[in-house]
Parts: sequence; C-alpha cells; structure tokens
Amino acid sequence: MKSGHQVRPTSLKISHLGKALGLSLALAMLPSAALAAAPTPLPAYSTPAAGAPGAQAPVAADKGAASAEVAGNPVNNEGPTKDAAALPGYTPMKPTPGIGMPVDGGIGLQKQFSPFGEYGHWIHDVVLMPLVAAMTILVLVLLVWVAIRFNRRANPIASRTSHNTLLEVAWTLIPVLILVCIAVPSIDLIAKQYKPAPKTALTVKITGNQWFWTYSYPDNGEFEVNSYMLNLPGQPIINAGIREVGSKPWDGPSHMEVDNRMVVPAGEPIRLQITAADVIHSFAVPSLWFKLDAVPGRINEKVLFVEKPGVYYGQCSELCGVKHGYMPIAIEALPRAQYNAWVLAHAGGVIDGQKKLADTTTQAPAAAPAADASEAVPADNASEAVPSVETTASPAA
Ligand SMILES: [Cu+2]
Repeated sequence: MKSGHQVRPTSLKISHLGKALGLSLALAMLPSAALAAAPTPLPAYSTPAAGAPGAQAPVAADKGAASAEVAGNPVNNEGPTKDAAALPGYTPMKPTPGIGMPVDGGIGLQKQFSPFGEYGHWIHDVVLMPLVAAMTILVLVLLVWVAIRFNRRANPIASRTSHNTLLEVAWTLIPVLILVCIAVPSIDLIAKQYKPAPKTALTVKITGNQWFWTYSYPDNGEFEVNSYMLNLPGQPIINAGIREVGSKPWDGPSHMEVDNRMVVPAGEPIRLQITAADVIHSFAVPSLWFKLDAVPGRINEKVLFVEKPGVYYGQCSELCGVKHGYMPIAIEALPRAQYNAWVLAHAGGVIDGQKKLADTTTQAPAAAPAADASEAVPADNASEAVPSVETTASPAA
C-alpha cells in the first residue's frame, strides 16, 4: 500500500497542480468559446419535416457558394430545369441492370464502355493483378520458408555469408523489370488520355454546383439543363420540387438517377469541358473510365468516347459540402439521330450549331490539317471538312 505516500502533497505541490489545472481548463474552453462567438450556419440539408415539401430550397448556398459568388464565379441559382420526362418526342432510355452502375458485392472494376476504359481494365487484369499476386505469393513463401527452415531450433548455427553477387544483381534487376512492365502500358494510357479531342468534336460543358450538375450544349444552341438527384420514397426530401425515384419506368437505381441526364451521342469523341460554380467537385463515371475535377475559375478538358448507347452512372468524387453524396451523374448515350431529336426537343436547340460556329470562327479553312479530317467526324458533318473551332465555351470567369 503506497496510498499514504500519495495523499501527503505539500502546499507547493498543490499550488502547482492548481495552476496546471487552471491552464488546461482554459485551453479546453478556448475552442468552445470561439465556436460560441462565431455565427454557426446550419447546413441547409437538415430537412425539418418530411411532410413539408419545399421546406428547403434546392439550391442551398453553402459557405463555398457565397464566397465563389464574391469571387466573380457564376453561381447557378435557377433551381431545377424542366424534368426530362416532359420533353416532347423524347423518352429517356431504360438502363440495363448491372450495366453502367455499381452492383451488389462487386469487387472488380465496372464493365467498361470506352476505349480507354478497356485499356485500363486490361492493364488492371493482365498486368497489375498477376504481378501483385505473384509478388505476394513469393514473399509469403519466402517468409514461411525462412520461419520454418531457419528458426533457432532448426538451424542453431547461422551461416556467416554476407555477400552474394548473383543474388544482389537479381534482386535489383527483377524489381526494375517489374516496374518497366507496369510503366510502359500505364504511361501509354496516360499519354493517350491527354490527347485533345478532334477539332470537329461536339463540346459539352459541365458545371458542378452545390449540389447538382449543369450540362450546357454550346454547339447545339447553348441550351442547358440542371441535373438533380431524384428524391427517395419515404425519406426526407433532398431536392425540393424533384420527383421520386421509381416514379417513371426508366428510372435507374436510387441515389444515382436524376431528373435530367447528360445526353450525348454514342460512338463519337466528345469534348467535355468541366468547371465548377462554387467549390471543387469531381465528375466521375467509373464505367466510362472518366474522372476529372471541376474547379471554380478553371476549365478542365478531356475526351469522352462512349462506345455504345446506354445509361452510365457516376458520382461527384470530391467532398463538396453536406449534399456531396446527393449529386450523382447519369450519362445517357444515344445514337446520333436520337441525340439530335433530344436536342431539338429543347427550346433553342439546334443541330448544326456546331458547323455554323465553325464557319463563323474560321480563320483559314484551307489550312485545316488533313489528319484532322480523317479522324472521327460527327455523323451529320461527315461529308464536309469542318474547319477548326478552338474553344466554343467561354471560361467561367
Ligand atoms: Cu460535388
């Protein structure tokens, strides 16, 4: 028993203890005091009552949106655009279950529907996985072998060997070769992904907002659609004024389906220009091997090529605020003719806007390189050499 020793502090000790306690208390209080002083904006997502639709504005400005507006970025406060279901002459495509979307218990990559995706999937399956598996098994076997064969009991007198030239060369060269095997295809894939879209490619501009996506079609009459996640039946309303998932026959999975999909033509390169209106978002669609950050004040560009018609789902992949998890992406790829019909269903939608733009902005049509003309050309322009269009969407500044 040493308790007697402990309960006999001198007065000096008590005063030290008191000071230390006071200091730590003050330190502990500091953050809460600071919090109490600062106005705490409640996240807009807290829906007070499920039975009160419209209780919460669909475009709830987070801190990011406010500061973005101050910085001169255009903030989309227009709210939902007309639901795609209301478009004349267009019926959204019904997605194929398990295609272009995550599946229960899935552990691999999603089935790919773009050339880059197939290449990337091949690297994963044929290069990376066998190498990783072989290395893991080799190291495991070596460890087990050493533990059994060379433990103290099995091998009481240890070898004093300290150098082995052949071994040392081997364990330097083999990892180098492994890295080369990985580097060659992956650098090749990266380089290919950096290649810009052909000059004749259709441009679609994507803007990330808190918390929905805006898709603009500068080549098709500059109309734009806002894309909101559909609400979930029996759950608090996430986007006021938006219908519930499952209320139309073409609706895909909950949390992924939207009121207005990003409709694009299949089988041709599309120039996606991506920006954001408030905070950083990220436009990611796994089955199309596509992920690109949406950054306020900056346009990121990448080619999208969807091999066949279908509906492909993705999600915002950059933490962007309280409703980050509720701004899914749905891309509907249609054959050219059906895409054109979808364009015409919008007020102000035009088909040959791409060509007209090219005609008016052209500087030297004769100088268009022949290589460009031989590259994939949108179907409605296939018969003509389309002069160059540099940038059809103005930067968000
Ligand atoms: Cu986001």
